[in-house]
Amino acid sequence: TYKACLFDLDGVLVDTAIYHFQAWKNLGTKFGYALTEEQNELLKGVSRVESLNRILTWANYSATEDQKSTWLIEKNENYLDLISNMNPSEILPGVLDFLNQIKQAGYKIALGSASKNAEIILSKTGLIEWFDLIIDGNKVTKSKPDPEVFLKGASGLGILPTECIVFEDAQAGVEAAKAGNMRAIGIGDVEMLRQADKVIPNFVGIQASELLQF
Ligand code: G16
Ligand code: MG
Repeated sequence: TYKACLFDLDGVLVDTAIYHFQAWKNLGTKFGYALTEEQNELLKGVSRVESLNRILTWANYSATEDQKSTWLIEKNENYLDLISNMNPSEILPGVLDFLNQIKQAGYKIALGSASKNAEIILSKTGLIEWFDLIIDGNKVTKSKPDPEVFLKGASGLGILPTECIVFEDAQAGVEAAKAGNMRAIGIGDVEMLRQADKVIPNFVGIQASELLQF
């Protein structure tokens, strides 16, 4: 039987991808590159460093290590500025109702995000009060699809991986959950999330008792 729900952040609880996109586009002007929306899709769930590496590859730009570390700082400063006004209205539809249902049912709730800014976002949106444990980009050394972020979630809650259900919008995140021996529920398009045990478009109207079979 399942005891905990582990949530990804961007694309599951909130849509911070729009802010990451804006900040990466702004950074791109430094090396004359215009990031597209399709490319931004490929950066979802990917760490900050890895995102920059991918963008530089697409731009065919060979940056020095100094440039890269300066740009990572600049991108994040710009991103922090862009998310500074985030508020509870940016919680994705159906999320609060779903959290309420699982809390009532006695499930533990944890975060498993690649973002180093997860706590700020959870605070600004008020989501933080729902969480028993937060595992974010500051607490892991390996990126999804490595299961580290979710395995740390399970061990931090003191339960087995097989007692966890992961909610993820990114392919790499679903892979991470499966690699960690957890149940994976994909949020989004079933064609994109083939490895998930089940896929839902979003949380609107979702009955937790049906979805999680309790
Ligand atoms: C999120 C986003 C990624 C972002 C990553 C790192 O992942 O989807 O686009 O690059 O966090 O964010 P930061 O620069 O804030 O450390 P997740 O795992 O929450 O979907
Ligand atoms: Mg995500």
